[in-house]
Amino acid sequence: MTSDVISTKYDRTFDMLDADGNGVLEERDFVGIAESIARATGVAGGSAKEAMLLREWRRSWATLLEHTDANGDGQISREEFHQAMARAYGDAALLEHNLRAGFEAEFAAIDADDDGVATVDQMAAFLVAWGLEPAQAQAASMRLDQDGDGRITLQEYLTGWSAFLLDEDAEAVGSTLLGSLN
Ligand SMILES: [Ca+2]
Ligand SMILES: [Ca+2]
Ligand SMILES: [Ca+2]
Repeated sequence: MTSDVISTKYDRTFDMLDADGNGVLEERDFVGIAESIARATGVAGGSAKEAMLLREWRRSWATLLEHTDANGDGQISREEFHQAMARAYGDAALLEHNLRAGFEAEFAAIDADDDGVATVDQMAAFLVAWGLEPAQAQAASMRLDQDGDGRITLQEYLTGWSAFLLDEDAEAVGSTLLGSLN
């Protein structure tokens, strides 16, 4: 049984993944997100970084489909997404195993100059490409910068997302990553 807070987070996540807004998740949503992230972060077409980003989003799609598509129609409905996330809920190791490579590829794209940190502005541009409003993206980026030094490390990025996915407290820093849940 998952709480309303967690359930709301699953809805937010589903909406962000349903890039074309047709109410089901399909591979083309994931490819579309990867392509718009690449454009927003200035990753060059045909570069190794673009290939990695597309590969990891396709791989994330395949993993999600494998664990989530209960009726085997090749699409993920909101209901299927909720059920699968609830099954995986609390299993931080499973989430980490399934999502880490995808988050690392994203981070590599955001970190355009490969210095190992993303600026708050680079992170905000990425989140806008992923569908957040600019003000929301800016606020989320500042929250991800947990030590407030103006730069977001891979560790801060991973910690922010795992708090978002796992924290039951609606007011917790990680929970408000995609905006207020209330
Ligand atoms: Ca869709
Ligand atoms: Ca399905
Ligand atoms: Ca920081």
